[in-house]
Amino acid sequence: MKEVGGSLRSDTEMQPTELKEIVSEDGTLDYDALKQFALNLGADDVGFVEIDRPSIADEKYELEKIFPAAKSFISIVVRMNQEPIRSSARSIANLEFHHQGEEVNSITRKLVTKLERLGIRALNPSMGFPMEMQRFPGRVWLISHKPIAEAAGLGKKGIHRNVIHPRFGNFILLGTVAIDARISRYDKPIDYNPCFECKLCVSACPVGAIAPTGEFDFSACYTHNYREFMGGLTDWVGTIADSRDRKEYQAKVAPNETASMWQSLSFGPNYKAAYCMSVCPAGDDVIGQFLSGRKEFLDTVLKPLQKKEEPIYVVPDTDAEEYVKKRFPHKTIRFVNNSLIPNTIESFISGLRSVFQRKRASDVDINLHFTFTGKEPAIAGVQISKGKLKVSRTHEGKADLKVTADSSFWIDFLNHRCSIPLGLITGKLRLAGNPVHLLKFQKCFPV
Ligand code: B12
Ligand code: SF4
Repeated sequence: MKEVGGSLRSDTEMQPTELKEIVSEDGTLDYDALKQFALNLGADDVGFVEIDRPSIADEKYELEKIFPAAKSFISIVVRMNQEPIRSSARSIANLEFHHQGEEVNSITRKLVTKLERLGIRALNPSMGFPMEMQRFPGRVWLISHKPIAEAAGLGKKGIHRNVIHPRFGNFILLGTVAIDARISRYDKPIDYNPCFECKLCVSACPVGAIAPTGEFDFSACYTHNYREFMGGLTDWVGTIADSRDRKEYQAKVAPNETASMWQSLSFGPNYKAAYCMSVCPAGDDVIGQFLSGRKEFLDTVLKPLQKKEEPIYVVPDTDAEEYVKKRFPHKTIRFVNNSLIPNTIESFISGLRSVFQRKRASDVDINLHFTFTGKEPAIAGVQISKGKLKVSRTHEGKADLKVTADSSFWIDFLNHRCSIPLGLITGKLRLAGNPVHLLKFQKCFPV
């Protein structure tokens, strides 16, 4: 059996590792025994990272808020079945996602249970949900599993931003356990990227979220793929509230969309796409089918997803709307509201890159200095040039427009509860420079 980023589960039955073998006298956990133990619980690959590794500094920062005793991460990979994920029948793919997602949570939970029996404090943030929804629409997840898995030598992010395991490809889900003990050895990242830049993920994505250069349109993916998750559901509830009667509601939401929402609420939220993952041929165990016949691979794996007639959820006047019209005219555009509207100045600043419209910004060249006053004082600089965005926590260079706003007013404005003229009249908004630059700014971010 081949070794990749650590030991892999053997195909043959293994003897359960004795728990006592894991902890040495000085309290350090034995690398091999712990790894074997996690594999025996059902993980398909396992890696370890020390909490102080610079590449995961963001994760250390987040984790220390809830578990300051943490010293190491255990990162696990669980394989998914390829054929169901590739199916154009979304119910089949979602069954696989949900089943293996639960498997990840079950394995990390069992790890925590066993480690606790050894007197080791351990914590298992969820594979996906539940997340910290009071932070919505900010970073609702506690731990980013991807950078930890990369640091633990379990794979690298491909162009589509999913982690590709050298052997299992991107058909994996990730889990993490944080522990308050050191491990006798830690894993290193693999020294190559299994992504060979075939860009099939770029062609498959129905909303153009993946750029051939690797940029990712978070809001396009989130709006469509997550239509029946937190943001889409919030928007749907708004549609119900805004409708005068059944007739008006049904003019906006088709019966099959309501039924689909029921299914997500009852059986777990259903993803609308994940086509980037379906078509990815990378990984030793996956690539054979692609290499043995590229045309057949495209005909049987990529094209059914491209040809599928289905509703595609987009925010009006976004790159995604343009993309669907041009590339997938046989799919039905369904307009929905942006569900990533910030509710704090912090989420406005940190979320800008997630909603940035790269193509709409291709002819925009501006430097804006924001100063927020009142409840949430802050400053931010936003520079847009040739489709690229730079957000800073300082005012850099010469501003084309200085925007000084009361923080509560600005949040109300973003949420369509008040207007620019009202802000100017009441003095809650002051502009120094050409106001046209504010319109250019708005063009680059969906509202
Ligand atoms: C948020 C999230 C999403 C978001 C953003 C995806 C993304 N690229 O980050 C959305 C809703 C779009 C999404 C979609 C999907 N996801 Co997801 N998702 C997550 C989650 C909760 C966190 C991801 C993360 O750490 N992002 C931050 C950094 C590390 O990722 P990045 O790509 O380098 O960063 C980009 C964006 O995230 C964004 N960003 C970074 N920080 C922040 C902060 C905020 C507040 C915002 C709004 C945005 C943002 O900007 C970056 C540049 O574009 C993890 C679970 C977890 N707790 O880790 C699963 C996870 C990444 N998702 C997963 C899966 C399977 C999917 C889907 C295939 C879902 C599906 N079944 O349809 C798609 C694939 C989309 C894609 N090509 O990336 C798996 C990936 C497994 C793998 N092989 O790598 C994970 C790891 C879940 C798991 N436990 O296995 N997901
Ligand atoms: S589909 Fe091709 S380009 Fe996209 S991540 Fe996989 S190997 Fe890389």
